[in-house]
Parts: sequence; structure tokens; C-alpha cells
Amino acid sequence: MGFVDYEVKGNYAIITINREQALNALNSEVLDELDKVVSGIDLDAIRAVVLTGAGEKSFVAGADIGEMSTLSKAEGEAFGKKGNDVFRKIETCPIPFIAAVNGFALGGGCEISMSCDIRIASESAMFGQPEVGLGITPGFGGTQRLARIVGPGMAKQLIYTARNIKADEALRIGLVNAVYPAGELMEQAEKLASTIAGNAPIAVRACKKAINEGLELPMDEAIALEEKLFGSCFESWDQQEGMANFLRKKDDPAKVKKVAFKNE
Ligand code: CO8
Repeated sequence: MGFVDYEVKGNYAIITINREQALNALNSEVLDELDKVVSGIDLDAIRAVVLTGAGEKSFVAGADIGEMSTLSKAEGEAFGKKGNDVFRKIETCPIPFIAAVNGFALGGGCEISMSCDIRIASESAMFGQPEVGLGITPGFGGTQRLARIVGPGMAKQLIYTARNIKADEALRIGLVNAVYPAGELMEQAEKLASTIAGNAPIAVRACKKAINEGLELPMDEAIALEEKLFGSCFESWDQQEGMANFLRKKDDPAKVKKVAFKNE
């Protein structure tokens, strides 16, 4: 595809937003392509996804300001929905997404990273929601996800001031999980994807669903959801072999092996 690259690496995949001349800004075409790529992931084969931006300077420098500049109220709302639908597809995709933030993650760039399960960044990364400086609100979920990730007080400060923050501050406030030198970022992201992909896929997916959906529920309902998902793992080949492997190890440490989980 033109603006979105998709590369399969065994049991994980890398999605690269590739509109480098505009710092990977998200216009309608990029969003449409991203939607197709995410919808087309082979969930029988792929167990984790790394999302990154092309080039060394930018992850995603936001929604396309040129495209937005002439929108009417109704068109603005429709553009917001287009982005939100794709980001929600990422957020609710059964398999984990890791954002490898390799530079600017501003506006829609910060927002797409927040629709991923995990964010790691290069030392050169910069995060921010500059929208109020452009006369708009964050429109791809920023007011909602930033507040949930870093807490309402910090989210309000960042959004009201439109201040950009560097990777070390993003780490300090819990917006990213780790920061690496630029040259190591993809290696670390792939290592993380590969580790996740090596664990039992049915269980990993159930964990994603339990955390995402449970956070929106009162505790009693959230615990009940976890019980259901916990129960759903039983009788799978992965559960039976995963536990049998542990018990064999106890009998005879020489029988230690890494289970090749089957997603069954
Ligand atoms: N949209 C369109 N083009 C962009 C964007 C963008 N967000 N960001 C960068 N570009 C383009 C520039 O126009 C420039 O193009 P050209 O070479 O043709 O002039 C090219 O990328 C390189 O950019 P710069 O020359 O500006 O590079 P610098 O290194 O000088 O600056 C910055 C890099 C600081 C990232 C700067 O480009 C910048 O401030 N960009 C805008 C960042 C921003 O404000 N992002 C938020 C946009 S608003 C948003 O994302 C809202 C999301 C919700 C939408 C809801 C819709 C209703």
C-alpha cells in the first residue's frame, strides 16, 4: 500500500505509517489504508503488532492540518469519527499492539500511540496534544485516553497548555513504559513483540480483553468478566500443555522445554 507498510516477521508483524515527507501526518488516505491493514491482520498467525513511523524524525506528527483547515463542523466531526474508528479498531484488536515511538507523537500521533496497548519510545521522541493552539480539541480520543493513562490532572495540564514533552518526561508520567536510544528502539520493540507472541495466544488475548473491558466496569462486574475469561482458557491445548509442561518440569528438571503454544 502507498502510505502504510505491513511486514510479517514470523508470529508478529510491523505496521509502518509511511508518509515521511509530511512527518507521517494522518490524512484521510493514510487513515483508510491503516483501517484496511488492521482489518486484514491474519489473527490465526499473528500474535502481536509493532506500530511505528517511517524515517528517523517522526512517529506521527498529527492529523493532517492542511486537510483539516477547511472543514465544516459536520466534516470535522466526520474526520474525527474516521480517526476514532481506526484507533478503536487497534484498541479492540484481539492481539496486543506496541507503539514504537521514534520521534514526534503530536496530536493524532500521541493519540494513535495511546490506542496501542504498550508505548515505548526513542530518546528523541516528543509527545503532546497541541490542538488548543490550533483552535480545536484533541479529536482522535486524546481527551479520553490521555486522562485514563496519566490521570485527569496531568492530562488537563498537557491538553490545556498544548505543551510538548520529551521522552524522559513521558516516561516519568507513565505515558511510555521505556525509553531507548534511537538505534535500539525497533530491536527492543521486536523483542517485546516476540516475547508476547511466544506466550499462550488465547490467554494473552483474554488478558487484553479483561484489562480493557474491565477498566470500564464497576469492580464486581470486572471481576466477573475476569472469571469468564479465565474459565475460557481451560480445555484449550495451550492450557493443558502449558500446565503439563510445568508438572513435568517438577518431576524431572531435564524435561524443561519452552512450550510451543498453538493458539488452540
Ligand atoms: N499535518 C500536515 N503536514 C504536516 C504536519 C501535520 N500535522 N506536521 C508536519 N507536516 C509537514 C510540514 O507541513 C512540512 O511539509 P512541507 O515540507 O511540505 O512544508 C513537513 O511535514 C516537515 O515539517 P516541518 O518543516 O514543519 O518540520 P520541522 O522539523 O520544522 O517541525 C514539527 C516539526 C514541530 C513536528 C512541525 O512540523 C509541527 O509542529 N507539525 C504540526 C504538529 C501538530 O500540531 N500536530 C497536531 C495536529 S492537530 C491533530 O493532530 C488533531 C487530531 C485530531 C483531529 C480531529 C479532527 C476533527
